[in-house]
Amino acid sequence: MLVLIVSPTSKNTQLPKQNDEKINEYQRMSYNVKLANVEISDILRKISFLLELDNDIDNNKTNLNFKNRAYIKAADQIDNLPLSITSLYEERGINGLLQIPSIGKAISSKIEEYIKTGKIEYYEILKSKYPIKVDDFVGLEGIGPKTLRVIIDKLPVRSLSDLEKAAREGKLNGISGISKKKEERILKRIELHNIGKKRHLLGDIYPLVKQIEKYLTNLENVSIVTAVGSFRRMRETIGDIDFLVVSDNPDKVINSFVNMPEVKEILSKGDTKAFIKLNNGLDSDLLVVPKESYGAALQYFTGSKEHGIALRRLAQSNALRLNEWGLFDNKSNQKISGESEEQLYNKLGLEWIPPELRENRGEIEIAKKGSKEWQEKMKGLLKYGDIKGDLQVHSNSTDGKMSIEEMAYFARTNFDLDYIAITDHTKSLRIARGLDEQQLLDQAHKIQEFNDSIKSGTFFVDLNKHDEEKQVNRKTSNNEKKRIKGDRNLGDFRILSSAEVNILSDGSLDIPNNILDKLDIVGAAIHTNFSQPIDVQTNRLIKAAQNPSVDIVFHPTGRIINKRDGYPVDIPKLMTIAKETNTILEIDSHYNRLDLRDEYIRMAIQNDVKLVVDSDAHHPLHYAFLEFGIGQARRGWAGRNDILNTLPVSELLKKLK
Ligand code: DGT
Ligand code: CA
Ligand code: CA
Ligand code: ZN
Repeated sequence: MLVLIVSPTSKNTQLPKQNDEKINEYQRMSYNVKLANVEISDILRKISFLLELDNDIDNNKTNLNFKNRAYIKAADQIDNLPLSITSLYEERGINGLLQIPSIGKAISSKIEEYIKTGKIEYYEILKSKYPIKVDDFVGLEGIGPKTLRVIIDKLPVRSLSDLEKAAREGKLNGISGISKKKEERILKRIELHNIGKKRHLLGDIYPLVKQIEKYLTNLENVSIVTAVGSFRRMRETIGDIDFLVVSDNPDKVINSFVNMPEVKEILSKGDTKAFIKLNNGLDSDLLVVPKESYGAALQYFTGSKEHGIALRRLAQSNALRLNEWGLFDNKSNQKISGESEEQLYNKLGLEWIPPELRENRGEIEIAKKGSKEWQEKMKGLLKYGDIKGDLQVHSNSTDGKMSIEEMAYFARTNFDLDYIAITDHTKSLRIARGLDEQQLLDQAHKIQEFNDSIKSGTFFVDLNKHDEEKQVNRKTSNNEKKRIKGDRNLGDFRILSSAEVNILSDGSLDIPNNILDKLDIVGAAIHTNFSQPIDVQTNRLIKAAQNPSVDIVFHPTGRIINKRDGYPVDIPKLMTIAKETNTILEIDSHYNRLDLRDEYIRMAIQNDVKLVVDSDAHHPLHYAFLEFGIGQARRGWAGRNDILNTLPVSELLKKLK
């Protein structure tokens, strides 16, 4: 008999039921993981930067370069680490740190010092020599420490805005080695940097947006609240967040908005509009409109700007005028639409277009009113909730946080999934304690036993008991209880044996085919050697796709949004090979990957390449990521038919190689 024991040390087993709350909760958690890794890699980069800034003090140049690079390499490794460096240290001490490639004795002891004391003495000493805002300059493309050093020796430049000011005033030109051209280049770089820095990851700000939405909804005199702009379009990064509110008392709404505790600064405030800066650095726009303009304002502020401009042009060519207050007839000056967004599209001769598709990428041309092609497409468009199973799930056999049983339990009871594939890392990814051949076979055997007990009705029984106790404690409503225990057939869940097999430098896998063929489904991914040239990297992926055991290529481009571009890949070629070999490409829903990205999803579909949307969960809360992957898939115009894990498990398995 199998009994699920939710380990008393794991604090997050009690999951909230609302999707948004789930995302909130996961956010807090994964934020902590990320924070620790980023904090440490940041400080290593700063050390490297300061060492170089300090360069004329160290007379041994070669030694210095070596030292610099060592810190950068270590920081890179930590950024790419699939687990929290602090838990790695807690579990395995300094030896755990030493297992990370490129981290030797000196750096590991500095990391240890940081984890223990929150400080690195070596860094403090370096920093005290230079009274600059190091954070401003590290990672700033094109303005390295050498350039900065000559500048700060001559001018009182301490921060990036000081540098920007000096460049604008032409003060850099004239310092040795800085030509007029170079000064212009520096200014351009700073401007680009300022733009790039302003974009936030959708997943990072999602909980806050939902929180503000709720706050506004609860205000008196407010009937509708919608987060619009790029957020409504589910763009992977968000510049600022826009709220649209329907109220007959805009004054009151605006005052409540600018007085929220999250507000750092009021940037502007008018009768129907406000613009604020939030504590996390995100800017936020609010527009309050009367009910009769809601549809037009919704359309306008959802964007994209390009989509909006194309719509206005379309209106003009029909002797109409479109703005945020409504659609007007030019001749009579009468408003012909404004309250309903759907009606507004119809009056423009179009079918309603889902926000994720509003990028002026051909949607307006196809969405002609009554178009059968469009209606079919929209009927088949992937919906939030269409995903039946998750094909990338990690367990604590490697770098996941919970057991297979727990991952299965929460997938079933909280996220309504019908199947999951357990895709632990394989042996060459030593840092994640990847599984070897025997461990994979043992795990597959264990999964078989779990599936048997799911079928015989013994697997989830004890879980239910556990769940009931929780329910009582939380005074859950009857309705909710019914939802948890209700009509869901708990015997109808399947755990698939699988692996996230590591693709080696030459495209071969670290586990032989005769072992992989014993698993239900196999995913393969690149985790190392990112800096090979495009043809080498593409061949690596092609070889993996041509491997008859590989069903899915996970996170195919390896990018981390706002962090790294991923390895270079010839995408069209990959698509052709994927099609030829019947290899599935993954849409990894982790909000910092969203890999494939929207354009590539669309390209895959046009090439008839099959896709799946996975969460890449390392904790049950991460199943909430699926929301972001589905959003990305919709932005790539994906239909249910394009996404194989919308199928029941038996049908999915039939579609594999
Ligand atoms: P973001 O904030 O950079 O992630 O992107 P959006 O799309 O949220 O852009 P934002 O916040 O500047 O403006 C929100 C929407 O307002 C935008 O999607 C479309 C509309 N909008 C803003 N500026 C213009 C404009 O100059 N022309 C038109 N037609 N629409 C605009
Ligand atoms: Ca925006
Ligand atoms: Ca805005
Ligand atoms: Zn991976």
